[in-house]
Amino acid sequence: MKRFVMAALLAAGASFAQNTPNPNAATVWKLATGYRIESFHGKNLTEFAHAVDRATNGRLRIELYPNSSLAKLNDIRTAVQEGKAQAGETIMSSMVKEIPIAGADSVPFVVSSYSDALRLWQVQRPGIERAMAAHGLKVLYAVPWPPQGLYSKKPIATEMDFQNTSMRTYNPSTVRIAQLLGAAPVDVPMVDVATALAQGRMDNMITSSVTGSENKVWSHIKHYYEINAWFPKNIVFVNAAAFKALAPEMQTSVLQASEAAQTRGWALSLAANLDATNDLKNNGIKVERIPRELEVKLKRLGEKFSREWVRSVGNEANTIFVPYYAQ
Ligand code: PCA
Repeated sequence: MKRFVMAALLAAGASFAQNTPNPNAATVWKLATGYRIESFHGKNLTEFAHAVDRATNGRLRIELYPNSSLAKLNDIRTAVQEGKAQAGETIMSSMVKEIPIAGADSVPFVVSSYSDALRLWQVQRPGIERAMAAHGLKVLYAVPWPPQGLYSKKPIATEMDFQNTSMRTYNPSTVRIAQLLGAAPVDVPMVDVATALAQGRMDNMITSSVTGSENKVWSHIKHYYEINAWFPKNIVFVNAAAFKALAPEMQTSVLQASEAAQTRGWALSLAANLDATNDLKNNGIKVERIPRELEVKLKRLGEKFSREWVRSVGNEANTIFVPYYAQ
């Protein structure tokens, strides 16, 4: 009899354990990114996930899905919105269709240093937060890529040198810039740059020292012009409902880890730029300035782009550029 009661009690205990959520069980967030984990953005994400794990005593685990393995770079925002992933990292300017002000950091020649880039982010962030909240998303942090320079197989002396070339693009802004330069835009995701070069699908591109170095572009490209055109940012965000479902102290841990990741990420970006520029030089790429006359032309083209951008975004563009230029 005694044994029967014990067995019944154990069975009841087992079913109780199955039906009641264990308050100590870990919550798992899948974080989708379109970029490599070995890159500085990826290292920063890894450190962010560790910091969250430590701060929550393992109660929130963030699993990273790099290289567009869970969702393609341009689909990551939607994937997080729809709950396919709880969190994501994408390049902010990939969201311009739904969130026009996300394109502010790809307007050429507005920002020319990391400190300008940070000022731009400070004035851009409230609007981005509002717009992302309207899509059920919460912003965690943003980190810039190093300044965007011009890579070319052939030396570039005048704007005529872009005619009949294929320019690799990675977002709507770079497509428009290629068009304004008279080049044919070719969309190539960052992880495919080496292949596209080997296949002869592109002659030039505007991107960072880091992206050129990581893709070892020197077997095909010999010229890199530091035109410092813009500082595009990656943004890391989470599904707002998933965030709200966390206990308040875990929410605080995530926000603190995000702030630390943002600070660390900006420093990593700066350091990665120096290392990557040296790497380009050491592998035989000529790192130089473009001729003065062409620089003036490019700046003028940047102004044209900027006017188009302000017109397409409307009044919200002023909420960013007016305070940015006033400081
Ligand atoms: N690298 C990414 C985005 C900006 C950058 O520097 C790319 O080229 O796709």
